[in-house]
Amino acid sequence: MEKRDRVNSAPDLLHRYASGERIFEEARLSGADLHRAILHGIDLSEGILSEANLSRADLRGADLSWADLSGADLRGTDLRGAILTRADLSGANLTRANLYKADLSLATLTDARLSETVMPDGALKAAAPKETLQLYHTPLSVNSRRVWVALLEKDIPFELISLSLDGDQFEPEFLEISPFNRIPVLVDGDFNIIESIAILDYLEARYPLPSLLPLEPKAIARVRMAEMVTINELLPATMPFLEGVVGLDVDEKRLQKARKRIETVLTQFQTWLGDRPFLGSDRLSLSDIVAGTTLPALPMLGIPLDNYPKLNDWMERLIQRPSWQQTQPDPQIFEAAKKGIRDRLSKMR
Ligand SMILES: N[C@@H](CCC(=O)N[C@@H](CS)C(=O)NCC(=O)O)C(=O)O
Repeated sequence: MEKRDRVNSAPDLLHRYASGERIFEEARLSGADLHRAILHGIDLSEGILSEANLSRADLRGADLSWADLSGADLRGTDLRGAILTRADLSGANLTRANLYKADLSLATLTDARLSETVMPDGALKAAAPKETLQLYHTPLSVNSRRVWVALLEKDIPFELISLSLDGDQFEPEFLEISPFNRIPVLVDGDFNIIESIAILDYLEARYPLPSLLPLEPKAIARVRMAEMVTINELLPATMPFLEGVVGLDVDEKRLQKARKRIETVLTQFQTWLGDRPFLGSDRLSLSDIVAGTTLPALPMLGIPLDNYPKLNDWMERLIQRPSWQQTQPDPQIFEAAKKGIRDRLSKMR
């Protein structure tokens, strides 16, 4: 086959591969997203694929000789029979990759992660010990629950550390990891992450499977829009209702304005949902987790979802999932916390 222009993007590679092209020597694919790509028998020799996401890709029999795969994500990648002669795999993550009958002669494997990896001779590398993540939360915190659900959906081992927001958040040791005295906080070894959306992004990058972020541009936008609308529009509008439920006086005009804002959000969500089973894409994504852990509170705050039947069905499906069931706040805990919430909210007025 005639050699064409050097490939320099994942979409171009996938398109040309689908048209039958197989020889892509010296490809420039540093950082490319080729997660789950089917590329068996491809020639990527001398290619630059450093930091590329090739997790779960099918690279059986691929020629990757002299390729730069340093720092590449090769988790679960099928590399059976691949030629990796003189390839640079330093710092690559080969956890659960299959290298059976691959040719690794003179390949560089410095700092490569080989955990549960099938080696060329069929031997299985032992699993690396997992570091345990710690999630600081309270069971009633909607901001924490979205992180909790994501950890469960991704089946990531973690330790749950419960705080009482009646003062634990101002303890000096907690302020060291959370300077704005807020939960959630995720601690991963010596790295502390605050802000739930940043934590969700971190988890997605660090534990890409199962993926909670679609790849298609419009789906990515829908996911992010639903996340931001939940946090910036919906949650603030629920505050006057929460104030009322915990026994504070709320001005009727404020309630009306907030109700209108909530209705606009719900209408928008129902439009985004359309006939899809999930909010952002065809699979569960971060938008379902962020919006779907906030919406169940609305009926409890006196805002029924009856006028939004599709949204209601979507929420009912989500709350059946084990991750939602396991993180469901106990109404008794809410009753017991009402006074503390009332005190905190009245100070914020
Ligand atoms: N934008 C933050 C909000 C976090 C937040 O407001 N957390 C509340 C609990 S839901 C909190 O920690 N409040 C304690 C306080 O402010 O003292 C996020 O998304 O993580």
